[in-house]
Amino acid sequence: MKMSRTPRFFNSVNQAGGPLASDLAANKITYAEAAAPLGAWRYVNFVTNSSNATVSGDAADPDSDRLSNLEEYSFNTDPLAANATPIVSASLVATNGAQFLAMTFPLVTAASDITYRVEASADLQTWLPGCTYSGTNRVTATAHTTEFSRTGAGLEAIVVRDNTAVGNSPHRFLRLRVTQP
Ligand SMILES: [Ca+2]
Ligand SMILES: [Ca+2]
Repeated sequence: MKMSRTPRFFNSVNQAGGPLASDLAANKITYAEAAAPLGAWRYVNFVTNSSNATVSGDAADPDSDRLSNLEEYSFNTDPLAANATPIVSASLVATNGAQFLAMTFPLVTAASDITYRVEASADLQTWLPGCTYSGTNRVTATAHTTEFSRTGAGLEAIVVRDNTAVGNSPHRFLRLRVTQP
């Protein structure tokens, strides 16, 4: 058995119940030679197709659930099984007597090679920079959004709210983008 140089990485990336759990149980940790977390994730999930960009590339969507592989990696979902429920959800949260649009999304703590980027808009044309998360570099408050809550460890649930109260603008929109790095 060929030992990995970076076995810790699998422990850090794997989430309980996530797509990597079965691979760990099957001792596929021998494959952990990828240079980055995303590379290791790609190999574990796609094995023989891991260098076939039409299947395992960041923008590919082999399970046709409208989540790109990069998004599946970012949200700890299975890139080969369609996800039925929305991974990112919207809600209203109350602060200081006002209501704000909020977004909840999953964040993989160990996915330090990507950036989760919240953006806010009043018209779907101009998008303004909100909270960003990239490894330990976290910007949890900007002029446009504020982190409202954060729960969980390893796989976190992040709630970011708009800074403009819903009553102060006819329309408000939030979106999340994930990019590499
Ligand atoms: Ca997909
Ligand atoms: Ca999926």
